[in-house]
Amino acid sequence: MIDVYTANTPNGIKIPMALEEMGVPYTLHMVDLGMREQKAPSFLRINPNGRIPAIVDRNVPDGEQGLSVFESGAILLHLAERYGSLIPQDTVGRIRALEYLFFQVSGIGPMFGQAGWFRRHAPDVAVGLTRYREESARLSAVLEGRLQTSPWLAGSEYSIADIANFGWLRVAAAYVGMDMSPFPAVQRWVDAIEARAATRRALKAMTA
Ligand SMILES: N[C@@H](CCC(=O)N[C@@H](CS)C(=O)NCC(=O)O)C(=O)O
Repeated sequence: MIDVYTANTPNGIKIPMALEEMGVPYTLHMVDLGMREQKAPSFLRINPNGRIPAIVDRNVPDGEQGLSVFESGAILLHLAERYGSLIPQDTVGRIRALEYLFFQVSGIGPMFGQAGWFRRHAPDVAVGLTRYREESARLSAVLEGRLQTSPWLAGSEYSIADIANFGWLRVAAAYVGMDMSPFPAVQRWVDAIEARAATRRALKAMTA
């Protein structure tokens, strides 16, 4: 069994989405970010960075508790390797999956996150909002280029790279205020992922 500590956010939905695709059983623990449960000492023992998502994989021995993992990219990679799916086995496909996974955790996540933060909390600070929104659009254009020529980010297979990027692109218009019209291939890809049965199950579980 895997314990998943998460919330209904772009980073938080990644892990239930992956586990639903894999058919691996898990228990959801919804963390109330507004109540700052992610900063509680009991949670910091699982993720010293005090953020969601995090997991405890009780199928992997590590002391008495099982293996705790934080950082969504590390969790997705652990699950793909341990449970043998959502990452291509061939060298080219695997490296493409890793590229777009790292691209998300180092680029899309931080830039979209900051753009959304400035939009919500400091919309008058034009230099901040403009900087992060433009960078978000630039990164989206990279995804657009890839998805114009490939059905999925890793190539022909749906993978952890798609799952990692999906949550942020899904909320780009609503959260970041981004104009999605220059990114039709990204929009088609978002719609295709949203229509997957595993995605629908994960999103339903998160809001139940
Ligand atoms: N790089 C981290 C980012 C995690 C992250 O920023 N999580 C947000 C929710 S999407 C969070 O926990 N925010 C609450 C906080 O910072 O206290 C990952 O990919 O796991």
